[in-house]
Amino acid sequence: MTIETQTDAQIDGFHLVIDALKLNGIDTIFGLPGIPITDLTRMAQAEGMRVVSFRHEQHAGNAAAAAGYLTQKPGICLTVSAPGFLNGLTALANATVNCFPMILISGSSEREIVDLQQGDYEEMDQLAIAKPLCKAAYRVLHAEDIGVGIARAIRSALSGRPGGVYLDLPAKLFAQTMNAAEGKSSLIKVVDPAPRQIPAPDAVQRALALLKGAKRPLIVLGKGASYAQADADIRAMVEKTGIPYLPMSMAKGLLPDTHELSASAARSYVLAEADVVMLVGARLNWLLSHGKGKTWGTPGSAQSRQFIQIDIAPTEIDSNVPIAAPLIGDIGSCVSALLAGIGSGWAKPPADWTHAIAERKDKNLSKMAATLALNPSPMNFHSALGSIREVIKAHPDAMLVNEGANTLDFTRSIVDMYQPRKRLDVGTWGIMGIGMGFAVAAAVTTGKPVIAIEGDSAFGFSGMEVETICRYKLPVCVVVFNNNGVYRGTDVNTSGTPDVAPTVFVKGARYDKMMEAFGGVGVNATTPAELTRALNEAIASGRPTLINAVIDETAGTESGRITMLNPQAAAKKK
Ligand SMILES: Cc1ncc(C[n+]2csc(CCOP(=O)(O)OP(=O)(O)O)c2C)c(N)n1
Ligand SMILES: [Mg+2]
Repeated sequence: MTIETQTDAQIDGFHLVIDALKLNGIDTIFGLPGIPITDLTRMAQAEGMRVVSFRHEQHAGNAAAAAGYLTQKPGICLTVSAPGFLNGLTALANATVNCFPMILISGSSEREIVDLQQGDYEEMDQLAIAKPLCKAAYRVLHAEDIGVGIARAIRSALSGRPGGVYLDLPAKLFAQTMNAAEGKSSLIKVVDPAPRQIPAPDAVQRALALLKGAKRPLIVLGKGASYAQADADIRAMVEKTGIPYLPMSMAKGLLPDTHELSASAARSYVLAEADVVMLVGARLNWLLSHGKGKTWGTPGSAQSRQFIQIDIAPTEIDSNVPIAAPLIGDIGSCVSALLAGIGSGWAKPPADWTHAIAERKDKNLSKMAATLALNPSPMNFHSALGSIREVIKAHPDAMLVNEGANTLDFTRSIVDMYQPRKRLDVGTWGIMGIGMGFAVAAAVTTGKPVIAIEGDSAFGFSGMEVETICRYKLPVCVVVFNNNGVYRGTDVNTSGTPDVAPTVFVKGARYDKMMEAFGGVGVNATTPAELTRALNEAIASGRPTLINAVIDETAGTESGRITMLNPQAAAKKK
């Protein structure tokens, strides 16, 4: 090859996108092909990226979000224009609400036609629609800007509070060509995409002083704390101070749930009684009753309770109640600054506080043990989860995905987690539909066995992705808690029309057959022993498996633990 032909070599938009992603260490795309991105998926695969093709964009988007949470790299979801873009948008918004870094990349139609609303194929002003639903949204019109566009998307997704980013790539961009050498040098390898943010020394001292004076201190760990991957320091902070802690749902396992300082089994007691609460990557949203009201003790006690809040976003502070000691920075830097101040001579919290917690824990845990030991027929949530609890104990590195109402609430309280970032669930919104997307991401990014515990309604939102799980031969075992409906299978239609009630499904459905349809293993389990056997076989074989766990249709309660959020129930309370 002569020097002239080398310098004449051209590169197109497709390859610039792929090279820009690879340059930044992104090796996986979750997506669904079609105009104008079909060739992009083929070329990305040819260039050595893992391209995981889904059956619906929402699940590709959820997979990208979960991958972002687990790896601290933005997960990529790739979709076609208008309808595919819209299908991915729920996942993008959910990722943003949960502070998971992801980038939704959608192909789009011709700008000139879209802007004049002349009726293009899949015409839609996607950038404008995405903007209010994510942290940032960008569009790239010229091949030479692809490097900048992807760099900006990565920085926006990862820096500060992580979240979702939209990147609009019009069809015309992919076929644009430019000089290959210039193209290569237009790409940006992002340096330090999530810069550490060191907390101010006086803020650290303020937090330490408050903590030191506490009589009944409590630490609340949120999923921000597990995202931070500061596991050893967080554990050291809890253990050196001896302060009891509560893990929020996805922070379970950051310290093993069996840790003596875990106050999970005395949750209502510690929330009502604590005098100083340190929030670590946990927001005072509805999941913590906004930091006020009955959950937090009798009226008036709020004045005597003070909060320390570690968060990367200064605007999170005072969102619901006054925060006495805000500590702004990344969680790793904040916790290590606190640790330095804690030193080795820290006085443990007063014994009457820790004893009172231990007493309640013991009582609640033995109550639970008694319930778990029962073996009713049909199986109920407790007996089924008693079996799963033991399987997870024996396989603490397995990933657990969880959604549903009763299925979610009971699993969260019964199944102990032992390692950080092993639990993925419905998060801040309590959204249904994350199940199979999260399960695929968990399998693809960790290579560990995945157990997805799904309400039968919850499973329905993403059930078609069992084909995806079979196609990629992923070690995913789905357990459908089949109680014939949303919350329960017992509602009746009192109107006299032949339809069943809105919360009720086909009775005795066999979800296991869905997995068999695509070559996976299907098991119908009616006892805890059958469930245990099937789970162990699934983990040992690594084969895609779906266990239809038949649960007593009368066992659940309306909306699980959040019955009171239903308008009727809320109105009655007033
Ligand atoms: C996207 C979305 N749609 C609807 C809901 C309302 N919702 C909350 S839980 C739930 C399903 C509960 O039933 P199931 O998954 O079978 O769990 P169970 O309580 O029966 O164990 C629904 C539909 C939601 N949270 N998210
Ligand atoms: Mg159900």
